[in-house]
Amino acid sequence: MTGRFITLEGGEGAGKSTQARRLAEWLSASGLPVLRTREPGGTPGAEAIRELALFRGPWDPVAEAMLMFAARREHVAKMIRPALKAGIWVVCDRFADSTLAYQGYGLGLDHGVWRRLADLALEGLTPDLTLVLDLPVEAGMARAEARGANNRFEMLGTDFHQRVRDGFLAIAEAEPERCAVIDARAGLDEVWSAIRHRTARLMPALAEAA
Ligand code: Z5A
Repeated sequence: MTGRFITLEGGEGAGKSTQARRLAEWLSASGLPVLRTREPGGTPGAEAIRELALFRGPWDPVAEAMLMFAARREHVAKMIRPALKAGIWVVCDRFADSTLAYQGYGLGLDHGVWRRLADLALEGLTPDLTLVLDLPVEAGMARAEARGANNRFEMLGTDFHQRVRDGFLAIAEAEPERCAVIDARAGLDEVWSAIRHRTARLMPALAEAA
C-alpha cells in the first residue's frame, strides 16, 4: 500500500512547523511509518536551492518560481515519491500551493505559468490532504517577529502578505476535497485538535485515536 501525502500551508507564523512536528509524532505513535520534511528543501540539492531562493535575490518572479519548482522536482523525485511508494506517510511543511500563493498571488506570476511548471515538475503528484493554517497577517507577522527575523519574504509588507493569505484561501475554496482551512488564531492545542480530527478522516484506524 502506498503512503499518504499531507502538506501544511499558510502564511508566516501560522504554526505550520510546530503542527507538522506534532502531526508526524502522532502518526508515528499510531504505528505508521512517517517522513517529515519541508520546502523549499528536504534533500541536499533542494536545500542548496533554498539558500539561493530565500537569501539571495530579489528574483524575477518566473525565475523565483522556477527555483522553487527545481527544488521541488529534486525533493519529489529523490525523497517524496520513493517514500510514498514504500508505504511511508509524508508530512511536508509547504509544497506547490506556496508557489501559487507567494509567487502567483503575492508577486503576480501568471497562474498559467505556475500550472505549466507544476505539470512538468510534479507529473500529477497531488497531496492527499492540505491543511491551510489561516491567520490574520498582523498576527502572523507578530509571531514571526517574536521568533526573530529570517528570510527576505518576512521583510515584505502587509499588502504582500495579505495577497498571499487571500491566495491560500482561494486555493482552498477551489479544492475543498483536498484542502481544509484551519483557524490558526486559536491556541496551539486547539489548532492541533482541529488538525488531528481532519487528518483522521484519511484512515479509519486514526479516527479511533483522534
Ligand atoms: N516560499 C515561497 O515563496 N514559495 C514556495 O514555493 C515555498 C516557499 C515552498 C519559507 O520560509 C519561505 O519561502 C516562506 C515562503 C517562501 N516565507 N515566508 N514568510 P520558512 O519555511 O523558513 O518560513 P515559514 O514557512 O514562513 O515558517 P514560519 O515563519 O516559521 O512559520 P510557521 O512554520 O507557520 O510557524 P511556527 O514556526 O510553527 O511558529 C512561529 C511562532 O509562533 C513560534 O514561536 C510558535 O511557537 C508560535 N506559534 C505557533 N502556533 C501558535 C499558536 N497557535 N498560538 C500562539 N503562538 C503560536
